Amino acid sequence: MERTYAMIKPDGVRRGLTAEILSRFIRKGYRIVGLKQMIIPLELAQNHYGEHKERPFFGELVTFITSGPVVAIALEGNGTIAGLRQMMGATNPANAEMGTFRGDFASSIGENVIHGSANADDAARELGLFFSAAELLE
Ligand code: FUP
Repeated sequence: MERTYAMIKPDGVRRGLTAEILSRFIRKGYRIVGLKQMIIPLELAQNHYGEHKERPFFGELVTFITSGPVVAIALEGNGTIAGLRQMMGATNPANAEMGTFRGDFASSIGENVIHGSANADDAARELGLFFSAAELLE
């Protein structure tokens, strides 16, 4: 069993994709062990995207991710870290396969519908940033 962090970004929420995305996780057989809709405070957004601090798109990234509600999701299941990344598709939707969230629902690299932890270290770090222990199911 493995846990990972997924997040429906503000464009996904605005476009009404929340139920579709949650439904795909559930149909895939993943267990949702944490779930909340929230507007990300600026400091949390900067912390979450800390690895991109020096990149030219950092400011836009933080502005976008705090521009409206996101849905924070803790997923549990077999191989959820790699499985979530597969379900998301490539970062640039132009390269994302059909059948993935980004392939099906996104057309811009800046607004690409969903975030998912890239590896086990990021999963632990991001779950800790977005959820307290009390907010996660056993
Ligand atoms: P991913 O893990 O697929 O979400 O991709 P990254 O961690 O590399 O990038 C995080 C976010 O930064 C992307 F979702 C969108 C944004 N980004 C850009 O806007 N431009 C880029 O060239 C790369 C990433």
